[in-house]
Amino acid sequence: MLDKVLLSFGLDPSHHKIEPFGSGLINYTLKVTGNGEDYILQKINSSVFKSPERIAQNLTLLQAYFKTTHPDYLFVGALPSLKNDLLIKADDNDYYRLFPFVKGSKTINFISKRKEAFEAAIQFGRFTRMLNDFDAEKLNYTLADFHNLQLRFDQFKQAYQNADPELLEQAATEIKQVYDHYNILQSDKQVIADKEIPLRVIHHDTKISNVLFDKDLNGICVIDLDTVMPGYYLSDVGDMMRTYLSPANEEETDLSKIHIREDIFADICKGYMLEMGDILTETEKKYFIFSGKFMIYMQAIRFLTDFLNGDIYYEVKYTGHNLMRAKNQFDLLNKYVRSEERLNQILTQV
Ligand code: GN1
Ligand code: MG
Repeated sequence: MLDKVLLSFGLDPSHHKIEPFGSGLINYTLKVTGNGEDYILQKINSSVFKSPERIAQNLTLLQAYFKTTHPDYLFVGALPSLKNDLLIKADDNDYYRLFPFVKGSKTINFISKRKEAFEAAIQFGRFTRMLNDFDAEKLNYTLADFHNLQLRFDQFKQAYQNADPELLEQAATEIKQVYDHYNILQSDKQVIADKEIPLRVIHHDTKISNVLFDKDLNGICVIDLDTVMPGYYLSDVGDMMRTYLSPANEEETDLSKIHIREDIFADICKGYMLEMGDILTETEKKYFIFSGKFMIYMQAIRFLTDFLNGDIYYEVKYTGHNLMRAKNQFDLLNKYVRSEERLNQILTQV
């Protein structure tokens, strides 16, 4: 079946090797290696992205905008098939698309050097800056209410009501944590009610593997544009806090390895502000550190909800995987909250 998909893009399957690639939890990503160009082939998870054509429409709009306003920016959009379609519906009824594999680029899965965090923050800030004059509301919402914390909380409560009592018992500590940090939800509602927090074009998935680097670790561009849609800058900065600050990521089971790297925090601030410092409103800036609490809390709730629902959303590799991820994220959240005063000091110095 994948052969047929390759053929529809004009690629000869007998001259290309296909192997799984990357660490995404939602879409299924493959690398296609040939004797000349290489590609990324991706199957869209249709139970998550129910209207993949909304993604394709967004990418087409953005590509055209970049072409006229920032022709030098490397915009990694999907390649057209022989019939000029950006999405191919395969025999399994799933949608596939093909991207170029950018020559000389590399991705990394965790941050080991300060420069990586700095360059990534520049790239995500630059993306939103370059689209500052683009009317964000022209874009489709590819996932409705994706970063709506109230909704995530409601979904958690629903899962709680329907959950197997045994799962509730196993997750008792984490369930309590949801309520211990309820003030984050209250602050978020206040932020959004505040008209000075504008909708912008936001990436919504700023993990480090979504940045392409050159061999000298300079950022080239951002990738994985499925969740590019109108949103608040808190999502992008917050997800960098969530995924860059700790040397151990959300998969870590030894929680003693989780800690907040203050130097990386400074790099995120410097890099993002270099691009967005003149654009963000004073109100937005006040919530810079809050963004981390918002995103870590939301991700903890999402993992916990999926555990209570019996693992229907995130790919899991072992029993209790989502609960472990929720424990990890609550541990990160508690450490982040404890560092807040120190982070504020650093923020005023950069
Ligand atoms: C999912 O599949 P991936 O890794 O790109 C999720 C993000 C979460 C992340 C947690 C569409 O992203 O929101 O932060 O897992 N994407 C979707 O690892 O739900
Ligand atoms: Mg993604």
